[in-house]
Amino acid sequence: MKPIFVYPLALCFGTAIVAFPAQAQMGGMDMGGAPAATPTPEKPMDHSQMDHSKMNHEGMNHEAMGHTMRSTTDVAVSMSRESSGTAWQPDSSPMYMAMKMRGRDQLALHGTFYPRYTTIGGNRDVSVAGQGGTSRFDAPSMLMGMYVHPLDKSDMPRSQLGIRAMLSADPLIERGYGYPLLFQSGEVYKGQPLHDRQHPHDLFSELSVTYSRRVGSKQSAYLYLGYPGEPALGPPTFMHRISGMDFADAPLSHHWQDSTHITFGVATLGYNFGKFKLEGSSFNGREPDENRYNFDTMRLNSYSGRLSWNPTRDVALQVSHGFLKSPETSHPDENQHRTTASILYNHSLGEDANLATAFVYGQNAISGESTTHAYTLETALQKQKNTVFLRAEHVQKTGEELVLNPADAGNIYGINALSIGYVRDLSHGKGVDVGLGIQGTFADGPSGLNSYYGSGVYKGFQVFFRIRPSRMKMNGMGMTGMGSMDGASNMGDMPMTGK
Ligand SMILES: [Cu+2]
Repeated sequence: MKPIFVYPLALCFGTAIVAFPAQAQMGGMDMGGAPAATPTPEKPMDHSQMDHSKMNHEGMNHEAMGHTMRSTTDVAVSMSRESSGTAWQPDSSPMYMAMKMRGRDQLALHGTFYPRYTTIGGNRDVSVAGQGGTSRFDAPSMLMGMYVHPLDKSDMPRSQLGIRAMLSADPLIERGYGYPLLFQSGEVYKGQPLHDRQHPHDLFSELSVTYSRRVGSKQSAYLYLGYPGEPALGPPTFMHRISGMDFADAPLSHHWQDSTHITFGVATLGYNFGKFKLEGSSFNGREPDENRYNFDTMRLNSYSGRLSWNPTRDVALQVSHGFLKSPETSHPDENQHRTTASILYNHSLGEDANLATAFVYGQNAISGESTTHAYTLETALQKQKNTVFLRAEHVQKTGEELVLNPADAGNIYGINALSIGYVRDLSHGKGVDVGLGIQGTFADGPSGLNSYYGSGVYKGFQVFFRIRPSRMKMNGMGMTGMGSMDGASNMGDMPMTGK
């Protein structure tokens, strides 16, 4: 084993070894049943008579009531905390998904599809290998299936297998040269680095399996294997965090914060202390190649570690650091250190209203070359059929990343971008939400970029549909209108889509 991935594995094993004896004292005696610490109600409760919106859920143990949908990647965590990879979002986050129980197995489907017209500002020729202009009809997309299979018959399973598959139609719709996005950088097409374009995501963006096991009533350990998958590095990926879900576009900070969400070869060991979680990953540092249909060669040559903390139902925090071995094909001799920190805040504003905000920081350090920083602030305010959303970014990119002339390659440019949009659902809460939206984007950079992009503030806009499964009425532990969902026993084969 190379020392590079011994370190995170040792860290996680160490944590598990320290924590397991504690569980031997707590719950080790009753391996057959539910731990004594979690009382089961004598009678099933009738949730249809309860007004959950007025209840204090902080003190309630919904696990014991048997109806918490579990995260694919962790048997001890509610589905509402699940986002991308093994990253955590706030427990109060709404879930846009269709869900079905098959016996004791849980199947969920989540996805987004944005047919749209988009146009970007600036005077620069943003084509690559002769392909792609500044305006385009297209449709970024993502579809995710999540399957959970408990490995024992208890109402509160001790262990489970979770399988997740994420697909994107980007290779077909966006093509290899991707969509126009002013000041975007990263990855290649026909061997040439993309600039002012977002690369397409891979057809197979994630195929992962996770084994997770409870330790006592609140803690757990898990092993996540993905090919491709997402290592423990960065916040939940933009398209999986509620504050970013109204944007068809990737953030300009993508390759500073969450771009490792498609990694061909990931092994993550994690230990969840309840509100804290510590993870270590060994993974392939190389970003996906330009063939978006294939499975890239697996290498476990890079590593990362992440500490997550959900102090309240509304907050999810993380810090993470990773070493990426030779991430870029165009610079195979360069390695990168990435450091990220994020604050996600989600607050329910009633039965069908929500505020989601994220602040994300990312840093890329290429030894002997450059250290650059990226800041993203996103917020989305949803009330019934209406959502207003905003993303503000400040990102430092090198002339090389922006594919400027060799004389400017070593310069660092601070770029600002602000996107504001509004979506109105034409169909809402009926299983699939279809929203019609409009978004304006304003971007600028230092005057050194004027000779490439022209002067002034660059303005872009888009008109788009936002298509996704409706919000589930059961919002994690803060559920509303639960109807007959009052126990694991009668959940068999019950569709729980939208309203
Ligand atoms: Cu991406």
